[in-house]
Amino acid sequence: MSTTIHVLTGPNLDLLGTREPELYGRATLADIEKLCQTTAQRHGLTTVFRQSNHEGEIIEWIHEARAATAAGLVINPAGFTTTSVAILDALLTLKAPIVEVHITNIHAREEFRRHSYISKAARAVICGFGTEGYALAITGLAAIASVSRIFPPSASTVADASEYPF
Ligand code: CA2
Repeated sequence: MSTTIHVLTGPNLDLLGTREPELYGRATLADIEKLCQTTAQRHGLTTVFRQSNHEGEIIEWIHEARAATAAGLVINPAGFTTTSVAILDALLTLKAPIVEVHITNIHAREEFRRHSYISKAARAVICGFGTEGYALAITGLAAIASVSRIFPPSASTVADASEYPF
């Protein structure tokens, strides 16, 4: 398995820092990319960071993460959270742990933002910590990776390692 975490971020998040700062903060996408990079480095990991406004492109990148046997995947599906069975299906093909991130607390917003198709494939969901949520997701994935290096799931004792939290 590689030591790379793939960070995918969805539609309109290229506008971060330029609109609605009261909701999404002042950090730009470039700031978040740097935050992800430095957080990963602290744990001996690297990141591939990508943003797209196109569902199909995000799906291709999930396939790439699978082919590259990524150490983990962080995704803010943005507007695709509540609509995309196709992104869910792609994520379900990944063995690596997935963390779903939202900058805002989607549960404290409009009703239509509260249901996520993506959560079904996620090991963890982080929302409401602002852009810091991306760093928290990477730290969480690093913890999972280091615990499973120390205690590798054994085929004889663990029927299905994916059922265990670490
Ligand atoms: O809180 C989040 O991270 C969201 O995933 C952001 C999505 C929204 O549809 C989700 O319900 C929650 C929206 C992204 C819109 O991004 C903008 C960024 C800056 C300025 C305007 C829009």
